[in-house]
Amino acid sequence: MRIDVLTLFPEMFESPLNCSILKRTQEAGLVQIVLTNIRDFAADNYRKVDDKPYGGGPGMVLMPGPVFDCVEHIEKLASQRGRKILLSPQGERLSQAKVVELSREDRLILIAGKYEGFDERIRTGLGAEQISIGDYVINGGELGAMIIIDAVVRLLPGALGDEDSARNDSFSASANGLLEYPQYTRPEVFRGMKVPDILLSGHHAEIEKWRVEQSLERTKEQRPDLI
Ligand code: 4F9
Repeated sequence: MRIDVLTLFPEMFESPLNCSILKRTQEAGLVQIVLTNIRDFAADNYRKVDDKPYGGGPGMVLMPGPVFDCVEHIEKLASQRGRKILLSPQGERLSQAKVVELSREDRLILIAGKYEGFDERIRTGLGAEQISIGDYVINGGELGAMIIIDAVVRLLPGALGDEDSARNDSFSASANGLLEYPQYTRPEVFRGMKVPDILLSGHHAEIEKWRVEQSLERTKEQRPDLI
């Protein structure tokens, strides 16, 4: 898979993309992530990419020209068409189902907008879909793009070790639709708090039953909307 990210702040991605699973999957050639600075496609010597909104109002709006030029440039860098996604609070809310869908694409083109907004023609003219990571405002689409990358890449075949992927299949918060059961590791007693006896019993069927009950209970308590 190839993921292109169009942003005014490519440096924001450096450390998240160079750690852990994202680092390993890129090194293994499972994913190629290419950052492109929209500002490199500004038309003037001041590298201007935003301007005052028509009709008045506060803030600055991302201009369509540099974004279109940037998209047209990166589209030529690889043969796959690419699915264009704008990070925006106005988009469809990201879900694990959406992440699974995106993980099946050959190429994603993620466009991180600007906090104050982007010219409407960027969305309509590019035929881009919008994705939101939740109902709050952040300083720009960059962190949203990173969340999509992180969630998508871990689903690519070979991204996780066998153990992690098996775990992911049956017991992630949103793969089976329930929250995870509580987990414990050593020591058996920590500051007076004991590991539940059942987990030390060695009765695998009973443990499994306990875990399912715990998952259900937690989900009813914390996320009744998931049931
Ligand atoms: C993007 C918020 C995606 C939620 C982009 C300001 C955003 C956002 N999901 N907020 N710019």
